Amino acid sequence: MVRNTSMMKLKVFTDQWGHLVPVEENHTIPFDIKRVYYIYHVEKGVRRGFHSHRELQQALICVHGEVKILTKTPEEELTICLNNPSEALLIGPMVWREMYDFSDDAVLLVLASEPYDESDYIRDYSVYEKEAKNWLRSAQIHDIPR
Ligand code: T46
Repeated sequence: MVRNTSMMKLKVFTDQWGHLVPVEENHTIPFDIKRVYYIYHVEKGVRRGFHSHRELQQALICVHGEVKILTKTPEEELTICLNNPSEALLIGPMVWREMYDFSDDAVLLVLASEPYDESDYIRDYSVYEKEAKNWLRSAQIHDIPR
């Protein structure tokens, strides 16, 4: 995994009536959940994201269908295919992400540690690269828990 990212297995309660996955802040997910949003009906060929966050932590869960997530720092990159509603991809600060190859039926649920704040986004890759190199050199203490 790329620095400041990790995959989490979520506990599934299964019985004859189906499956249930509970998600609780500071328990299942290692931060306060201050915002929830979801992305769906993304057309073929569309690529979203193209940014990093300075502070935000997020958990991405593909609750239906499939989507690829490119995670990238100046040092490494990894593409993860999310297609299991009982798995969460945690992405901490200073990780570049792009989301693509959404299946027609994909629903990507995102749990976020902060309210929406455009000033937390770095949308220019060259600005990101410069800030991230400095940040990665000095900021182990900000790594998300594993
Ligand atoms: C991320 C990836 C995984 C809001 O007004 N409030 C919100 O909470 C969000 C997330 C977005 N918006 C507005 C801002 C834009 O006008 O919705 C529009 C689309 O947002 P954006 O282009 O940033 O969407 P993505 O799919 O590129 O990125 C989103 C999140 O913004 C981002 O934090 O990590 O999903």
